[in-house]
Amino acid sequence: MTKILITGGAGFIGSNFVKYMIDKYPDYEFTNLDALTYCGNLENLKDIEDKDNYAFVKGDIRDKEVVNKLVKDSDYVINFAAESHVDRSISDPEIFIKSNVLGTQVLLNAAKEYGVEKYVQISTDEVYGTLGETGYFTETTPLQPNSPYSASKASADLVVRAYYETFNLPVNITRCSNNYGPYQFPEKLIPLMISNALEDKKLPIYGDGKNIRDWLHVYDHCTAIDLVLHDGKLGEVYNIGGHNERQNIQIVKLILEALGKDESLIEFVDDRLGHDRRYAIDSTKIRENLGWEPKYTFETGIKETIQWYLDNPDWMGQVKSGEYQEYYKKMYLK
Ligand code: NAD
Ligand code: TDX
Repeated sequence: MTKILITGGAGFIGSNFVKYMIDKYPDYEFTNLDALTYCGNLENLKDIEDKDNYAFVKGDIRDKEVVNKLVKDSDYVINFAAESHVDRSISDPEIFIKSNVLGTQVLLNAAKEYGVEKYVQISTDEVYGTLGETGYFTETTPLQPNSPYSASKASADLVVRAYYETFNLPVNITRCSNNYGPYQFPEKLIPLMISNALEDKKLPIYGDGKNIRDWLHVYDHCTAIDLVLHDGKLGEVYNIGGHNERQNIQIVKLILEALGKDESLIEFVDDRLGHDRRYAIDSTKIRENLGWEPKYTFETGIKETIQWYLDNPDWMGQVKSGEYQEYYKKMYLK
C-alpha cells in the first residue's frame, strides 16, 4: 500500500489535490497534516473526510515530533504547507520565514532520517522575480525573489536542492503560476473580486492594473503534480503554467461582466510594495518530458470558477467570518 503524506492539504490547492488523488488512487493511503491557520479549512474536505484511506492530523510542519512520526510511516511527502499571501508577507514577514523555510527543513530532515521514495516541494514562479514585456521563466532562470513571501519560497527551494545534492534525498520541486478555481481564500485576486462584486463593494486594483499574471486552473496544477510525483526525474525542477497571461484589470472587468455588475465598482488604490510586473511560465519541460497538458482554457475555467462561488455562498460566508474581517479592514479600509 502506497502511503502519501500531504502537508497543507486543508488549503486551496492542497484540498483540491487531496480530493483529486483520493478519487484517482483508491488504493493509496493519504494523511493530511495541516496546522489550520486562517486559510486552512476542513470544510474544503467534507466530501472525503469519512474515506477509509484518508486521515487528517492537525499539526505544524515545524513540529519535529509530529512530523517525524508521520514521515516515518510514509512513502511520499508532498509539501503544500506555507504562508501563501504576498500582501501578508509585506505586513508581517516573520511567520513566512518560520513556516516556509524552517518548516520545509523539518520535513526534509525527517524524509532524510526515515527514507522516502520521493519528497515533492510545491513552489512558485514568484521565486524567479519579475519579467519585462517579453520572455518566460524557464527552470534555469536565476532566482531573484522580490517579496518576503517569494524570498521564503526561494529559500525553501534552495534547502530542498541542498538535501538532494548533499544527502541524495530523492526530491522534485514544482514551480507554478497563479492558480484559480474552487475553494480559494478570498484574499487572492479572483475570489476577492468575485466576493466584493457580489456585495457591490469596491474592487481595489493595485497601481495601474496592468500587472500580468499567468493563470493556471487548480485542476491542471493537480494533474501536473501527480505526473511529477510518479514520473519526475529525481533532483529536477518542473515549471507549470497555463499560457494564460492576463492583466489584472482584464480579469476584474471579465468578472464584473460575468456577474452583470458595473465597472464603476473598480477603484484604483496604492500599488503593492515591490509589485512584480509580469509573470509568464515556459512549461515546455513538463509538457515534453512528462506529457502534461492542461485541460482548461482560461475562458472555460474562469466561467466555471465564478459559477462555483455563486453556487457556494455558505462556504464564502464561513471563510469570511472571524479573522477575515480584521484583515479586510486593515488592508482596504484604511
Ligand atoms: P493556502 O494559503 O490556501 O493554504 C496553505 C495551507 O497550509 C493552509 O491549509 C494552512 O493551514 C497550511 N499551513 C500554513 N502554515 C503551516 C504550518 N506551519 N504547518 C502546517 N500547515 C500549515 O495556499 P495555497 O494557495 O493552497 O498554496 C499552497 C502551496 O502552493 C503553497 O506552498 C504556495 O506557496 C504554493 N503556490 C500557490 C500558488 C497560488 O496561486 N495559490 C501559486 C504557486 C505556488
Ligand atoms: O486586492 C488586490 N488587488 C490587486 O490588484 C489583490 C489581492 C491583488 N491585486 C493584484 C496583485 C497581483 O498583481 O492581483 C495580482 C494577483 O494577486 P494575488 O492574488 O495576491 O497573487 P500573487 O501576488 O500574484 O501571488 C499568487 O501567485 C503566486 C499566490 O498568492 C502565491 O501564493 C503564488 O505563489
